[in-house]
Amino acid sequence: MKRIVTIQDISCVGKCSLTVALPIISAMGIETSVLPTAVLSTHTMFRGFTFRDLTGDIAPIVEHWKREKFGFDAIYTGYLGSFEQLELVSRLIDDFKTPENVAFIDPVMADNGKLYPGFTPEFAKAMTRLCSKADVIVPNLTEASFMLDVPYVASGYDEAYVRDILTKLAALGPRCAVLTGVSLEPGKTGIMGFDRGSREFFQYSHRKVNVSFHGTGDLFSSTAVGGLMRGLSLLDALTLAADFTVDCIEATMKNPDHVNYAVEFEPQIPSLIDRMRALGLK
Ligand code: PXL
Repeated sequence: MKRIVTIQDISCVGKCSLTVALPIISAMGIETSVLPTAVLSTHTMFRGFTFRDLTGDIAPIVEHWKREKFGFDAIYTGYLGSFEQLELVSRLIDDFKTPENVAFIDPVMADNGKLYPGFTPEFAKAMTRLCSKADVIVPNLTEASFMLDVPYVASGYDEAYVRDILTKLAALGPRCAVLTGVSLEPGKTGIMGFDRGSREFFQYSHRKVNVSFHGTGDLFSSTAVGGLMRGLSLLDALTLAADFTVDCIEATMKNPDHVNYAVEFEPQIPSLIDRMRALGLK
């Protein structure tokens, strides 16, 4: 059985980061080890959330894992809360990265042109150093703009623009750079990626749902890492992740009683398994 270690916060209510990664990756048939970086009462969309920083626990946990000689088939990072955590995770990658395993970095810090509460442009620059160690990075266009220090363009861009951003992201060092939320035609959105080794661009687009929910980026990334671990190509894993995320958003919208701070992904887990079966995975 493959084993992922995922490094991100645990937000007690709000369905994002670890409370998404654990059920999704486990449902995909992969062991999910966790390194919680902080405990929050909710994600940061709520006012007055509590925040217990677990930075001090990271190094001792990693030291124990090294003594036990654990290995991981993927190292998947999401929301990280401080410069020190970036540095500790960077060292964890140095300790656990092998030629065979996958470092998958979702530089969670911004969306819709704005940084999430508590993040700064300097943090975005520091995140580029972590991204340099990745096999795959999956920023959205806002995160990419902050990392590259270029103005955020919300719409009206063309494929050449996206290719330029991807080339610049790949120059930071990751093997593959993937941009999420790329919308090149009205009513559609999707991903576009660039493989630095083969110099090839790839893309997948699907219908656009005009709502945004917290946690959908984590659903997408968790499914993509899970798909990669199950042996899918990067594009197939990203396609599965995008389709499943749209399923979850659409199903949530169909429930008139849905809340606005989380998606109802749980009833869609069987559809994820069906999609995996259709791709030949058991
Ligand atoms: O979904 C990303 C995420 C993860 N963790 C926390 C967040 C967010 C998004 O806002 O607030 C704590």
